[in-house]
Order: sequence, then C-alpha cells, then structure tokens
Amino acid sequence: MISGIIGKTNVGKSTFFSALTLLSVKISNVPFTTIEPNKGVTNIRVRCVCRDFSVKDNPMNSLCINGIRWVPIEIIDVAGLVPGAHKGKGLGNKFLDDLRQVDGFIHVVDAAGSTDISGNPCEIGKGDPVEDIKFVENEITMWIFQILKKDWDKLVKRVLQVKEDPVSVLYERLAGLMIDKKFITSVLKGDAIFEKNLDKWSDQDILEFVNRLRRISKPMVIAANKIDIPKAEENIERLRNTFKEYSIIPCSAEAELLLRLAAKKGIINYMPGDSTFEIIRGEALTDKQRNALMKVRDVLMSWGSTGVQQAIETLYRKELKMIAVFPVENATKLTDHKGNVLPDVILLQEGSTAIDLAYKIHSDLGKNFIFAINVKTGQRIGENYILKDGDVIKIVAGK
Ligand SMILES: Nc1nc2c(ncn2[C@@H]2O[C@H](COP(=O)(O)OP(=O)(O)OP(=O)(O)O)[C@@H](O)[C@H]2O)c(=O)[nH]1
Ligand SMILES: [Mg+2]
Repeated sequence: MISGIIGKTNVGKSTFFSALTLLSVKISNVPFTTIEPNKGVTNIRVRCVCRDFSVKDNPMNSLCINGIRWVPIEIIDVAGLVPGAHKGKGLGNKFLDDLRQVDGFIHVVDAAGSTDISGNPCEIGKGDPVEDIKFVENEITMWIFQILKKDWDKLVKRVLQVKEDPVSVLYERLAGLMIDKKFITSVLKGDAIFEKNLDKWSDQDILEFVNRLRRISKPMVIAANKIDIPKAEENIERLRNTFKEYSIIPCSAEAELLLRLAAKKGIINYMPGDSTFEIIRGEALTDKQRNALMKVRDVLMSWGSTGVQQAIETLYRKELKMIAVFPVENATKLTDHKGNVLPDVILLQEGSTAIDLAYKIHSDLGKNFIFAINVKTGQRIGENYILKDGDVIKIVAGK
C-alpha cells in the first residue's frame, strides 16, 4: 500500500508528510523547497477483532492499541507543481514518475489562499484553491497523456494491423502506473466516443480517456490545508460546492506536526486523529510553545480534528474501499504457526474473495488453495467467498 502527496508548490505537502511520518524533512515558505521525493511510513486505523474474541493479541505487521490496529502505509511527498509543469514550468512534471505505483493521491491545497498560483506567499485570500485543484488535475492528466501519446502510433498499429485487443495494448502501455485492467475496460465501454478505431481518436479523445481512467483508478482526496487561518472556512465551502465528486477534508498539517512532536516528547497525550489533547508535562513548555498549543486547541475545537489522519484514512477506507481481514493459521487459537495471536491484518479492496486473500499472503497459498474457514462463524468457505471487513480467515492449502 502506497499513497502520494501532490499539489501546487508551497502549500504544505512536506509539512503534511512530516506530520504523518514524523520524519524530519525540509519545510519552508518558498516555492520548490522539495526537489527529491521524501518517502516514509504512516499508519491508518482499523478496528481490531481482538475484542470480539476477548483475546490479548500479539500483532506482527501492525500495532494494536486499545483495540485499534495501526496499519502501516507507505507515503511519498514529491516536489510541487505549477501550471504548465507538463511543458517544463517550475520543476516540470517528470518527477511524477516517482508516483507511478501509488494507490491514490492526497492532494494538498492552500485553503487559506495564502499563496498565489505560482506558490509565492501572497495576501491571505488572494490565492484561489479552486483554481489550484483544476490546474493540478490537468497536470496529472497531462502526465498520463504524455505517457500514452509517446507511443501512440505503435499502439494503433498493434491494434489495427496485428489485431491485438485494445484493452490489453493500453493496459500494457500503462503497466508502470499499476492500473487494473478492469478500469481500462470500464472506461472503454463507458462511452460511444471510445468505440471508434484507435486511429480515429483525436488528442481530445485520448485526454478524455485519461481523465476518466485517472478518476476511477487513482482516487484523490483533497486535504484543504491551513484551516488554522480563518479565511480557510469560506474557501472550504466554495471547494465543497465546486467539487462535489471529491472528499474535501479540512486540515492543518502544521497543527498535526506540532501535536505529534509534542506527544513524542511526552509533553502531551495525543493520538493521531484525536479531537483533543492533554498537557502532561506543562513545566517543559516555553510560553511560546504553550501559546502555539493553545492555538492548536482552538483549531481542534472549531474543526473536530486537524484532519491529517482523516485525510489518509478517507483515501483508503472511503475512496479505495479497503476492508481489513485477519488471516490465521490456527482457527481455534487464532494464531500463526509461531503462536502469535491475530498476527496480521491485511487490507483488501471491497469485493475481494478468499482466493484473493490467499494470493495476497503468498502465491503458493493461492495456487494450492483448497478451502478456507470463516473463523467467526466456523463455516467452511470456498474461493469465491466475498470477504467482509473484520473477517478472520484460515486458509487451507495443499502442499
Ligand atoms: N498556517 C499554516 N501554514 C502551514 C501549514 N502547513 C504548512 N504550512 C506552511 O506552509 C509553508 C510551506 O510548507 P511546505 O511543507 O514546505 O510546503 P510544500 O508544499 O512541501 O512546498 P514545496 O516542497 O516547496 O512545493 C511553510 O511555511 C509551512 O510552515 C498549516 O497547516 N497552516
Ligand atoms: Mg515540499
């Protein structure tokens, strides 16, 4: 599992990344601070089944704290975009190649409008996050368009002369982007404009194809950042009215970073996603730090949370529709062969089956699958059983 942080330059992407990973990276109020990508690991919360069975679990691939599993997700923060990046403006868009394998995007925007279209700091409210979303969407589309367009004539030949299947040809060309074949099929079947032979596709048709494919295969959540600046509220309303198809999550990356750092130092009690925090070592705070924390408390009171944890979880749970399944080897003891109780949690897309789970654990387990057991009900299930969130599954495979 891997997700990418994208957006205009100087909107708070690296701050967001640092808050999620606690890695120390370069952050500053000038455009193009990040050049090389930052890679790290963060966690999303999943309800653990340990409480359903009243057992003390011993997780291997995640942490369980008070019945909540913290499941690791890789995350990449890349350089920022400006309009015309695909024509080489700013740092260009070649660096987006670092994002080829992501499941989806967290698109950070400056909801306070405190940066202009080129990412330079400006009077609050002068920048327009609505415009920012439009141009960044366009840059992502142009990035994929250029990948397709590069070999378009060759693709056309393979379909029309060699009589290869267009779905397979497009799929192969886009293989680096890890786009499931089913998405390509569904876009091609979704509109009469894609029924004509590939040699009749105009650039506009290719762009339309890419746009539709991008939307269904690489979901995007909008992290409307800088909610600690009052102007943001009004812009978030506008964003919600303009982009009804997106989840718009109000965020303050700066507030989340401060909270996580203070929690790491043991100054406060705070867990990512919480709506409040408690100061436990007040004497360790300078007046400036105390004031900063009080400002953060106001943000939490107004918005319910800093939004950072919610943004990444919205991407995986709501947009990518991931469910959590707990595989075990011993259905009675709920253990792996080493005796670890509920050792792993695996995220799979809604609609995944028992055989998908088997393959995800190990290709041999998939190949030699015989049947599985739904541990909660004790029932024997076949390879086509559709998994549910919170299922505990034992897979039985041949040698
Ligand atoms: N008020 C406020 N400022 C923020 C917030 N998040 C980030 N910033 C500030 O925004 C500026 C840019 O932050 P970065 O994280 O470097 O932004 P970036 O998008 O990674 O920028 P580039 O790498 O240059 O494209 C810094 O001055 C941050 O302190 C926030 O939630 N609120
Ligand atoms: Mg950055």
